[in-house]
Amino acid sequence: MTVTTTRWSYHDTAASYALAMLIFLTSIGFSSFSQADEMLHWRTLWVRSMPPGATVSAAYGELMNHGDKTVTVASVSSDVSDSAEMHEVIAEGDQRRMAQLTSIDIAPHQTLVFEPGGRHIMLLDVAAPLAEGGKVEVCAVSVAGTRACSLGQIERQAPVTSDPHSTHH
Ligand SMILES: [Cu+2]
Repeated sequence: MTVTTTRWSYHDTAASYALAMLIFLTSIGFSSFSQADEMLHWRTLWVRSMPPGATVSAAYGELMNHGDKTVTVASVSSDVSDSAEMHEVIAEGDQRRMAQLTSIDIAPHQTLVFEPGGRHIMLLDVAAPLAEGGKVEVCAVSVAGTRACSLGQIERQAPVTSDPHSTHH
């Protein structure tokens, strides 16, 4: 049995969660629970720095489903505020507005992209402005309870990568 979490962001919170999940799975006899089958990980992650006085920021990145089943992402969280939401940007005429997404499906072996101008993770009620150079932990949690967490660098602009987002649809 494997309890899935991102290997390179494995830390105390994830470890205690994994232990709790192991105890839970043991208690229900490993039956009818798909959490152990889900393989989610963050391929990239970064968080927008904030100007003084701001209370909201956004996280962007690529969340991969390495498994053979569709994974439904049901919530997101971060370690810099108590409130995080998945948003998409909707064009209405020449206006653009944000709408909250309550869940997002990721098909097997597909990547969910959060990027500036499009779907993003909104961090609300951030107490202290995020300064460039720091890091923020962001977690995505599936309906089945899989938790994928990673540390995102705080950047002013999208970091340049060798695999541009323009290849994604
Ligand atoms: Cu938003």
